[in-house]
Amino acid sequence: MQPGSCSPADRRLSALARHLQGSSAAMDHRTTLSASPTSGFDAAGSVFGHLARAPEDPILGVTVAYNKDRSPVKLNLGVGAYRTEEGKPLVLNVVRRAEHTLVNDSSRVKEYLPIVGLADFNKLSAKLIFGADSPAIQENRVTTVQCLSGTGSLRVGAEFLAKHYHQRTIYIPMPTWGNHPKVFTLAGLSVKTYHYYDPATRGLNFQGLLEDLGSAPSGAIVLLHACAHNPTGVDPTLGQWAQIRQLMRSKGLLPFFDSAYQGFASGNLDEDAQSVRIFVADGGECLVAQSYAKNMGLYGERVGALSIVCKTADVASRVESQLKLVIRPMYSNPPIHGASIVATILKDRNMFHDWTIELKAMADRIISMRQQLFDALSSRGTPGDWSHIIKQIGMFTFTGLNSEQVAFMTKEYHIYMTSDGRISMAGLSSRTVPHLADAIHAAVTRAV
Ligand code: PLA
Repeated sequence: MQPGSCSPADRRLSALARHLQGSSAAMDHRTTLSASPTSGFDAAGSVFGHLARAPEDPILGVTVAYNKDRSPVKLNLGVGAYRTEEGKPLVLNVVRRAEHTLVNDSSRVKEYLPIVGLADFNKLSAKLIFGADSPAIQENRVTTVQCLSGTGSLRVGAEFLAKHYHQRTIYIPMPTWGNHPKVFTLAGLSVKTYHYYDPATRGLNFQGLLEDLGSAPSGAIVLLHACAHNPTGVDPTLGQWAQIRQLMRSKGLLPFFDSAYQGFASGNLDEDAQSVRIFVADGGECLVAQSYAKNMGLYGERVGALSIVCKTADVASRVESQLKLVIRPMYSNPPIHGASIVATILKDRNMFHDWTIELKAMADRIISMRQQLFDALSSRGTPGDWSHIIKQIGMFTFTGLNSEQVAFMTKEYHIYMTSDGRISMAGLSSRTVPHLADAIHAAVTRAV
């Protein structure tokens, strides 16, 4: 399908755009109404009485439903949050040590950070994603600003592009993380999709991807998952990345990487950054949103970074000056604690080493959950080919279960997951694998 034509996904995106725009149109209407002394109030006298109840978020709402369930066997495989074999959230040892260092340092204060955040954190974050020997860093062609985790970095980047880039269209993979279209639409970009996943092979639709990007208008922005694609767990190979790069550069498409899982795909930080580094190595421009939520387990600290790689140091410094104008009226400046933890770990050789060991252990546990779930389904003789469970990469398995089967598993087995059939492998443990396998087996053999 040509990107210009109207696929069901594009129609859904247009509806989303209309819905989001409708909110501000409705707001204007209400402003007019409030000029009249009585209109705009409901029977109880509330000026908000007209509001419809909004649905829960498709991912975070799964946790809300899970929390209400009183069953002792309930299992939350919705949100991508790492759990230990005991099913508990994990604070990395190296994070505890860094926090100790910070707390015991009485010279540390709680002043505002600069608008762009903690300088050390920004430098070290760029090094982490682009590599210590990156020419772009050495030539000062990169500007990095600390933002509110991955989401905040995407939003700041999108607002910047909507304001200053000549093309307002962003192509996102189909499917993608559910928040992407909302973040980009609300920032003022126009969202279109490109083929990515092939349900028949449960792998990459590489031909469809090349065709769609090949017919995208010159200069369009393209959102790429740096590794561990969410929700599909399907990544291009390095050879495919090289082809994507060549095509995108030849058409002047602007890459915007979302790197939310560096280290979580292969267990190796450098390997998981290869896609980004392939693009940066050609001297061209790109944006990268980084998150430390998953790879350092700093979910609630909201720590991440937006980097913009430019052609020259002069452009990079002007870009940074404009990023400050985007950030200042949005949240003024970012929080200090999470960034200080990250900077402490990244700048200390021993702590950095210990982090890589703990990160690898998380990645390995997820990989072993894949094998255990695959084995459990095989031993039950569950109909269908489940080899994608061991082939897919990163935190999630895109099972292929439909929304009725998911609803059945939630109702009968108290297993919570997103309705698209995505399960967070990081939420599983050896103890809960049999329960999940029983539920999947029952869903595919009994549910309609
Ligand atoms: N980008 C992608 C591809 C993600 O999957 C997520 C998180 C983010 C960005 C944002 O993460 P951050 O703002 O916390 O750094 N996706 C989660 C959580 C893990 C969520 O939906 O917020 C998910 O379950 O899909």
